Amino acid sequence: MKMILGILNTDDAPVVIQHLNKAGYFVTRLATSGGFLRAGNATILVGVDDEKVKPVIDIIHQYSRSRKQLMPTTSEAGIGFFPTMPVEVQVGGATIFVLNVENFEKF
Ligand code: 2BA
Repeated sequence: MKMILGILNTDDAPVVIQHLNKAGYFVTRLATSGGFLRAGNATILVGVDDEKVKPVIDIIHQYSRSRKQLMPTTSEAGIGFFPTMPVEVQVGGATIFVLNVENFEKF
């Protein structure tokens, strides 16, 4: 068994989860935020048998879009910090980790 951990854009997460549920997968959604942009994102956990890893990743891939996001920046000029031009950063579609599951039980 594997645990698929997917970090998604908050705009994509509802559609991805809807299609995963429709295909019969159980999903847990966590409200998370990126360490770099410090913007909210969504992390999903999907526990599946090994042969289901690819179908799940295919659904996540199908409904996750890559987009550009602006990141506010500051500079130091000896008299303190002041805002400078925001930097454009390419984010996502999705970042996916597949982890081995030692044990799985439901009570
Ligand atoms: P953030 O950490 O807010 O990163 C947002 C985007 O900023 C990243 O998009 C990437 O394009 C850029 N970025 C992040 N760290 C960077 C760095 N040290 N130098 C230059 N550019 C950097 P994605 O790669 O699509 O990542 C989207 C979100 O997925 C990340 O949000 C983070 O929450 C998560 N993530 C991505 N890779 C990860 C990893 N290896 N481990 C843990 N979380 C990860």
